[in-house]
Amino acid sequence: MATPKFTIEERLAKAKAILKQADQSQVLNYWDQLSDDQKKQILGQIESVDWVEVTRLVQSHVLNTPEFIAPKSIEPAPYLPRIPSKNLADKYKQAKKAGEKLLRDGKVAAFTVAGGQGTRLGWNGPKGSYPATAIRKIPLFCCFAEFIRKAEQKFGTTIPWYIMTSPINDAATRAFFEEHGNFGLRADHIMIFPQGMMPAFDSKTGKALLESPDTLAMAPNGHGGSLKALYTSGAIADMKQRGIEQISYVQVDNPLVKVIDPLFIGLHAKSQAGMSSKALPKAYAQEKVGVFCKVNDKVSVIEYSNMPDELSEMRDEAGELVYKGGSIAIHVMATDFVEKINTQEGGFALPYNRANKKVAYWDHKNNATVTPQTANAVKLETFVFDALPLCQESVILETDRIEEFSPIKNADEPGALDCPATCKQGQTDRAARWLETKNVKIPRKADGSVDAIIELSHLKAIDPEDLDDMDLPAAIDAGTEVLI
Ligand code: UD2
Repeated sequence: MATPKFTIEERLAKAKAILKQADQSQVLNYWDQLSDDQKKQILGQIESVDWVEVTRLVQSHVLNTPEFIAPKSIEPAPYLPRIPSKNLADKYKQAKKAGEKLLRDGKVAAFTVAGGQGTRLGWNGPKGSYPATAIRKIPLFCCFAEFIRKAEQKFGTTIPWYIMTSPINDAATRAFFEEHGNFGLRADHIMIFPQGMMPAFDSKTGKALLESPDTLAMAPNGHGGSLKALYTSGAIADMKQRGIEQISYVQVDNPLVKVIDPLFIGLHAKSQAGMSSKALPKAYAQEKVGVFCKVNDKVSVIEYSNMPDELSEMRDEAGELVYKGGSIAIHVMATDFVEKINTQEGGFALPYNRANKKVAYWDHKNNATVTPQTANAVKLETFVFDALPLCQESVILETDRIEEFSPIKNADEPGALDCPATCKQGQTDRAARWLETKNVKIPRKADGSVDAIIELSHLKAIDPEDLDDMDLPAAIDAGTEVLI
């Protein structure tokens, strides 16, 4: 970070030396043409990067593609079923009670990672500002805020909400919260903080790219960066001061996610787990999700692209996929675990992953920023699930698509998946499932799909049991839009 006690000349000398050692001196190619403010801008960026780490990563991940070495000892990681069998019923009951107690005692925080760039959706603004719900079109952030408000009311508690942004969308996210009165939550119960960034590198030369003469092309360092940012931002210290013991981690793109799930929190806490996960059974062998495995006896997620085909395709006698548990990035982590991995001897580092991307760069000849048509650069990211093998205990609980997974990742177009249209359907399907458990008659088409659009506000229900006290219609009319 910028250290104002040094003069620009002193900072320049230091930056030059570090960049020379990293073989990245081109970063300062335009120094003599920059204004004082521009000089400060690029020095600030240079000082935010660990160039020793960069030197190593350029060799291993940019100029070379790291080879995935399939582990010798690998087996599928078992997960707890979504609906408990008879012999698990009591365990689930006790766990839910324990989760509810943690909530009542104010020991649980909500955490949303919202630092991604959301390029696939093509939305001009933080992903959390996207109008997501089926009828009211409330933004994703509002959807989570309503969940938190309902949970606070239901458990008579306070649930502080931590939101990780990136330097690219931090100011816009803060402004969005302010503009919307923090969606009815108290400002002092919300903490917004940015994650770290990494330079993008020319894939042929390994040189850090400039987007303009005074600006390095930089990108968020992956959702794995959340584990570091939670600590360096002071969020963990803030949590400890508030007595928070468990952090409920969700991604910004999934309006169906249970921001707070007492059963999951309780199962995790009662097992004294460091970090736990929800798993979604894969719909088919080659589905593009990370897979829960046990590697050398530790729960791990292996990215689909690294899974050997024979394992992805392997089936048991009943014809079921053996490696079935897909990772959908829903976790609970103990505050102590996050603190421990940040303070342990030798420091905390997750492995980096390479992604080939199109990155706009400064074209010296034409004096302009150029957006390439094909991938020209390497971005480096860490993944949050790579922290799983660092914990002693880790619980995996099954969920299903209807209940909890309908993300908005892509723009609407014919045949698109994980887009606003499929999400609208997903919200309707879950509302219908919950209402049917309370004997509300749901109109269905011949193929079984719901013949209506239903939005069930989180302010009313975050679990089917919340519908018990409500005045529900006896039936939903076919072809209607219904907001409950
Ligand atoms: C991720 C998972 C995938 C599956 C899926 C579920 C990886 C590599 N893939 O895919 O296995 O679980 O999610 O939805 O994890 N984010 C940040 N900072 C970053 C990068 C991402 O905060 O630097 C956030 C982003 O705002 C979003 C979430 O992480 O909330 C997921 O990011 P993504 O859209 O890049 O993940 P995706 O869909 O490739």
